[in-house]
Amino acid sequence: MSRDDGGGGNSSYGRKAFTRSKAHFKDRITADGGDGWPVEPGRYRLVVSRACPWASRALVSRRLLGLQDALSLAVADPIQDDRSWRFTLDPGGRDPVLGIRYLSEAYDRRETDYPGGVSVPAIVDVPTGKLVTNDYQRITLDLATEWTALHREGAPDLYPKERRDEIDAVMEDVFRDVNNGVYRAGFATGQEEYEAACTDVFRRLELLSRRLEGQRYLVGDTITEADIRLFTTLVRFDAVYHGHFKCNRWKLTENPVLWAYVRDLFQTPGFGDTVDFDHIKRHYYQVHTGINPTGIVPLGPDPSGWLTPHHREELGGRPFGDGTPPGPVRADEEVPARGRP
Ligand SMILES: N[C@@H](CCC(=O)N[C@@H](CS)C(=O)NCC(=O)O)C(=O)O
Repeated sequence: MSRDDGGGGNSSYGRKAFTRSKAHFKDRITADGGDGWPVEPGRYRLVVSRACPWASRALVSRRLLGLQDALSLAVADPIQDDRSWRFTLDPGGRDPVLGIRYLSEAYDRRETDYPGGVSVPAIVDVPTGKLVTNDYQRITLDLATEWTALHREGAPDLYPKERRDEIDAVMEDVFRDVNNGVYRAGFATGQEEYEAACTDVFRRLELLSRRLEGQRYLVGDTITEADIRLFTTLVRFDAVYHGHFKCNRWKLTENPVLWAYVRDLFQTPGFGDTVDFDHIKRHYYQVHTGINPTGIVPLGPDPSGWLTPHHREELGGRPFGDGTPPGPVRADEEVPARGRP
């Protein structure tokens, strides 16, 4: 039942270096509907795995922006089978809105004989059941900038115009060395390749740690898209990247700045309440049988530290800018107790 394709439907690893290919379906859902997909409340369904760092970006954005009622959510089983992501967590093994058992069915409706892999995050058009986009780099930017008419009152500006150059530059470094760096280390098939990737991960983390020593967030004094993208990797760091992906020069809990930074975000409404450590650990340790042949899921690390005081508020910062925090999680979207610290 295990799959072992490197954690990216369109990605590959093997004898050559791990490569992450570009998303295949790049249509955008926009305010003016330029690609044929206008922003409309209730029309689309976001399909995620809570295990997946790329999909988790969208989970956080959707919560911060208050899009839960406008953009519904399907959560896939963290363990894929040979047909990839499946809705076995839902009654009858079917997504209750799309009526499908596998995400691949939405891909097939969009394009028959699609040669690439099936990946999350994905946004599906509910009336036709067709996949619209699996472009994980674009999805959250569009939620922030194109879905504004449906944002909640008090929603933050996650991609402020005046700071986009800086946000983009930070995100590029974070993507290359951290978000994707841990995958390059984890799926390396040669010593040199692994060492180079692992070195990049920790070199960048040291730089980020220095940057975050005196400022609460990565860019400016508010939470931006850059923080969301760093968060989704850091929150998985000790649980899976340190052991499973061998990024083990140090644990996040051993870096006082980054550990406080990520706890601060974790405790901010919209971040930690989307995280399911049970899904994260089971997915990585059970699915990647090439690097963990027994499929044994470790018991640790102890997650209780996530809720301890971080003192980052002493640095100032205005988490939501002129806005406000999101309200509580919808009852039907709460992470089960076994996945929470
Ligand atoms: N679509 C992107 C990024 C999204 C991605 O890698 N998602 C993973 C989960 S973390 C996925 O769905 N992989 C497909 C699979 O494991 O079947 C890519 O292929 O690089």
